[in-house]
Amino acid sequence: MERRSFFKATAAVALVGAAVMTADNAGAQDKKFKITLIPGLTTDAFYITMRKGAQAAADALGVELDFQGAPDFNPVTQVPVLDAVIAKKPDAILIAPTDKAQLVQPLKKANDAGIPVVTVDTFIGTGKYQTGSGDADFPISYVASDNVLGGAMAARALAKAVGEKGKVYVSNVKPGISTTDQREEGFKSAMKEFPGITVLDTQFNDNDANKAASQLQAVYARNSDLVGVFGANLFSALGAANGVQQAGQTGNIKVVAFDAPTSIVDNIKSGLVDLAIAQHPAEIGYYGVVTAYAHLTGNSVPTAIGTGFTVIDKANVDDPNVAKFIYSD
Ligand code: T6T
Repeated sequence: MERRSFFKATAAVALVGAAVMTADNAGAQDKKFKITLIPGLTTDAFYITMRKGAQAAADALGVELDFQGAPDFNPVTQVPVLDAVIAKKPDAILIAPTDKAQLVQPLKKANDAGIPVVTVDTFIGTGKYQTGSGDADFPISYVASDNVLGGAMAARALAKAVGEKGKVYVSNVKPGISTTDQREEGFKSAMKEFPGITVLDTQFNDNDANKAASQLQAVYARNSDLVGVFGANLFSALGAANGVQQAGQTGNIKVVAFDAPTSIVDNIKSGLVDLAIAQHPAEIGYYGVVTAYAHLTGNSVPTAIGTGFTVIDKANVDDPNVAKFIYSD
């Protein structure tokens, strides 16, 4: 599709009431914009899938997309990548900040250098941008799943799987990450609907699936009546599921996973994992690029764009309308 007509069509659907083409900004569209996407880490199927969606939008809009990230989910390794990207002066930065506080000042440097920032997946500060208050409201938009809702969905699914009674816990990454903090918050608050369920202390695994597997076994050793676990992201879920298998408790300890890489889908098919809440990372990448492009061409953009979920279980995993949300490796 020709570039401008694509923009008009997309703007009409995605940026309702916000995108107004003017004579002043029409010329800006002839420039080939450079947008850099900085993921939480480069090797995670979630961000690999996000990159594909971002590339699809970039191709449609004639944008040059660069993908620059760190090998692990850690502000210590992400900030130097960000600094190097700022030095190259792209037209806009899309970033999944690995800590909601620690990335504020590093990202402010981008904003001060005149590079608009869109946060994708995770946010900084409170995630409420362009409010005129606080030191972290400068990003132009936040494009992501509703992670509180996702956590609540996980709680209700796990409660059903365990017959609304017994002990469960959250396998999580580390405090300070907006997404996984919100999933835990949503999970715990929805679990209050089930008085027969006790939520044990959260186990933090630093995004290390092996650590999550050992923690599952340790929690089970202390609580032989453990009935379920919520893995709050890809590595937490994968590790918790492996821990259940290693403990010989497949089917007895129910596993609800956030994220849907092929490994988790295999575990759904084998019965080790009950269901996965798939995010739509390609959508996040796609609308991240569209948002930056709209801003760069002089249009106003929504300060938050919410993307959806698809719940994958044994009954629907082979349906092509569901299977298309399994992440790319
Ligand atoms: O769950 C995703 C992402 O949403 C989160 O912010 C970090 O972990 C993942 O990338 C999965 O590993």
